[in-house]
Amino acid sequence: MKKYSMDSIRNFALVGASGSGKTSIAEAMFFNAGVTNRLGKVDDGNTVMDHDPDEVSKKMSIYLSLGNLEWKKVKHNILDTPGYSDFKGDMITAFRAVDTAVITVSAVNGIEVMTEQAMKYADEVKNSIAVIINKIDREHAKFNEIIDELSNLSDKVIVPVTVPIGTAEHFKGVINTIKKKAYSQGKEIDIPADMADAVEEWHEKVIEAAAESDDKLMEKFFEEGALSEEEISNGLKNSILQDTAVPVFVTSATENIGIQEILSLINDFFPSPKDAHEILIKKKDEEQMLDLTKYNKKLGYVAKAVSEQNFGEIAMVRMYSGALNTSDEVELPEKNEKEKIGQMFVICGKKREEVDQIPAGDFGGLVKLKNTKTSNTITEKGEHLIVKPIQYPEPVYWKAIRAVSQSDEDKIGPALSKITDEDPTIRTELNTETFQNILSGQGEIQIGLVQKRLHDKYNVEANLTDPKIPYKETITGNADVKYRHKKQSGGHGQYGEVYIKLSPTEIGSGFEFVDSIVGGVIPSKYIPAVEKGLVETMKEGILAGYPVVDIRAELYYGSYHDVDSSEMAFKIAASHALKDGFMKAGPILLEPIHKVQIIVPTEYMGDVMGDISSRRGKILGMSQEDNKQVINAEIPLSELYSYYTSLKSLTQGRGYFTQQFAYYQKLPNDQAQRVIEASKKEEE
Ligand SMILES: Nc1nc2c(ncn2[C@@H]2O[C@H](COP(=O)(O)OP(=O)(O)O)[C@@H](O)[C@H]2O)c(=O)[nH]1
Ligand SMILES: [Mg+2]
Repeated sequence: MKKYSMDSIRNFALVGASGSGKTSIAEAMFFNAGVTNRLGKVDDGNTVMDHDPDEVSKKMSIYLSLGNLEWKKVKHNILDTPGYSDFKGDMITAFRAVDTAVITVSAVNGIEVMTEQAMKYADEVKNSIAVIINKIDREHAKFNEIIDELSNLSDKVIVPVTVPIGTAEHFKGVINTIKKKAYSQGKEIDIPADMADAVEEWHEKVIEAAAESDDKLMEKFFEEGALSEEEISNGLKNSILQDTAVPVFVTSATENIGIQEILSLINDFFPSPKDAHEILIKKKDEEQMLDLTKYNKKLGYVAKAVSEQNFGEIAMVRMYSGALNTSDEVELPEKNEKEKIGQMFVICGKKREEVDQIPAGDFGGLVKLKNTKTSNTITEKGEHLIVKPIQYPEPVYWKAIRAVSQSDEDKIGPALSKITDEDPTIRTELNTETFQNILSGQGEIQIGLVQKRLHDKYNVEANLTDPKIPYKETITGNADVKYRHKKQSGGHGQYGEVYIKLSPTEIGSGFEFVDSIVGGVIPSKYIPAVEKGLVETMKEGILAGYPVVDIRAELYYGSYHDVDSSEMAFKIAASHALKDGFMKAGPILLEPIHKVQIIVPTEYMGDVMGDISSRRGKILGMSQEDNKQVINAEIPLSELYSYYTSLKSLTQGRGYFTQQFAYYQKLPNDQAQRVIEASKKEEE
């Protein structure tokens, strides 16, 4: 297998809205580079990148996939990502593995939610950015409008490097605005006469962007009004590397137009791993830039660790620094675990070829690793650093998950943990209050696929239901109660008497026990038993089986018996006193309220606001950003479980939200009544 030096490698990820053509663009790139001898189609299920059986059947990308090609002696490592928001996790991880994010935009749809999110994440991990406007051959395709939209969206200089000759059925080829030359399927053609002025304008734009990176170039440009092709090239390359410019290309992936030009321009303008030598890392809880030219240790990042039908278990790794060799011993600093490297492969779609090394800057696949999971950093011993740290989004969709049969119950845990290891946005958690296993993630399709994979791959039948709400119980008033536990049964009896004052405390303060016994009316050795009796009863709940919180209990009087008193007797007395007093002190249920940020195109505002108020939501504030509204609100968790689906359908998939727990608040009486009745029924 051929080895490439760092400056003859380009690493990029195709990211952006679902259906904008990422997989088709990758496919056309492979075809032009001779990796394949025919142009596969997503709809025919025969592309290099959509090779998973789920992807073939759904005709869309679900998992990140890795491929590579050689174009004019330069190796391109291409990461194709799913564009559906449910699979955002794979997009984020891909960003962290590459030097350049190539954001694809459909010429018909223009800027979409995922386009914006991709921009944001690329900025966060400090990637260089390029844009491909694809589907220029489609009816209603736009170009100039999208350039304007992009300029509004980003504070970087948007530089059309290839522009279309005609759109829709008139799309004939592309013009390279640096060279001022036109091409159709690799052959040079004449620039149409009516485009000559526009080409001059584009060319001027490229020069400006190129000069942006360098004061000397800027000066020369102002003085002489022109720059040589080499100066433009170097300048533009620098501007892209420094993230001040975003080159834009146009294509029709399915017609194979504009693809060869991009492949060459990637060689010319995309940073190689050698150029992109500064990466964002996190070391000792601090984010900083690491200069890889001064770092000679092994440093890798796992873009995806999967167990796949086609592969078995494999971890796709980008080496940022150092070369990885068979039998190397490395560390996973996130988890303080070690790993011994075994067999290694070069991966292209579902094909793989064994190699004995993954060189610095390059990608490869590692098999049979025990501890290595998606998004892990790989380092040498004692190097505690994390590559391009980024926060994965909080869940927006939740289900309680349970094995259908007893025999599957033992299998579901390990199977789920394998699935969650592959995608950091899928989480499982045992809710210790409702005793349900909660599976959460970025959407209905993602969570549905977890259920399908449990079945297909791990032979586990699982049920998904709406999770129970972790309500809590508390009181609103005071009570003063006494309880005497007295029993005479056979030998020696049981005796304990307590006087307790109950009062509410601030929300979130928990439980406060006050011992104000004087004169030994209850011997001090029994007092911990009283507290224990209270705490145990609080855990079980009194009103509807939910834990009691935020109360103060003051033990101020009581009595005991020399022979019959015991810890058990006082525990029982305390428990009865609490149950009694709790019901007299204005008991209520508390429900969790979550803070929610909702982003919707302005046209859907009315519907979305109506929906929030029907969910007992409270609007905290609103702000306008371009043609979108950002709504900050608080919504009860019970109303959030179905919010993802509702918001998607209200906004035709264009609205999205993020959420996080905020606080507990009184559940309205009518709702509380329903919860209490439901719990009584369950008990019966
Ligand atoms: N007409 C036309 N169709 C395209 C083009 N690129 C992709 N498509 C079609 O658009 C659909 C989505 O493409 P796909 O590559 O799966 O998009 P992805 O979700 O971004 O990977 C498929 O039916 C493709 O055949 C293009 O340039 N022109
Ligand atoms: Mg795709």
